[in-house]
Amino acid sequence: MDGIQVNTPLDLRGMRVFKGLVAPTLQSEIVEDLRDVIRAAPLFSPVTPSGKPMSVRMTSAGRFGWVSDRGGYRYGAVHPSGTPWPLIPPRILAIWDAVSQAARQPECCLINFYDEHARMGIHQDRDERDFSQPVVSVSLGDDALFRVGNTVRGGKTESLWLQSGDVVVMGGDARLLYHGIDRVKHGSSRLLANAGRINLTMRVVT
Ligand code: MD3
Ligand code: FE
Repeated sequence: MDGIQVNTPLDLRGMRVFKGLVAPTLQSEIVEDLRDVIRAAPLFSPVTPSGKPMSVRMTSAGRFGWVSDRGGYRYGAVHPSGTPWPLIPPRILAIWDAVSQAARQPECCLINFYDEHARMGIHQDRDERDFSQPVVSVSLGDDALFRVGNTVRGGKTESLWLQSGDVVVMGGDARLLYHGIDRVKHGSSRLLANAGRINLTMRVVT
């Protein structure tokens, strides 16, 4: 596929890290696709079930989107405004097809937006039904310090800077690793006019 370069990945605790998989031109095209998604399903600021605001803003594309509010964390068929989520743009699906080795197609593309102060605490992704299906992450914009731990809380962690165009595949035993984003290096990329970072995660939900 044009703009997708599948090189030998780095192995980080079973996660496969494809540095620079998405070429700059394709990154810009995907940002344009995301403008349409965000027009239909605006970014919102989730709160945790305990009512704490999350620093990341988010929205989704696909049959399901991930929402968090006083009612809990869950996948739902509609944006908080009540409208269905937009389709996952084909250029994003092409990345899943290039690296996931999965038989199924993603049912959710979660879109996280990080400004210079946003972070994501260490957590597991376990709201999906089928952990045999991988999660594929695409980083766009500013560099971010990603941290990965173990399949149980605590223990040693390892960190890695994720840059625009990097793709990470969490499959097999890596699917339930604890992970988070410690910080974003503001203005380190020119991809987004007003800086910041976008992370896409594609998931099979059902
Ligand atoms: C490892 N996002 O949306 S992507 C998330 O950069 C999330 O926005 C981070 O964690 C971000 O849930 C990290 C890399 C990632 C995503 C999902 C994983 C790593 C993962 C699921 C299992 C193991
Ligand atoms: Fe996660």
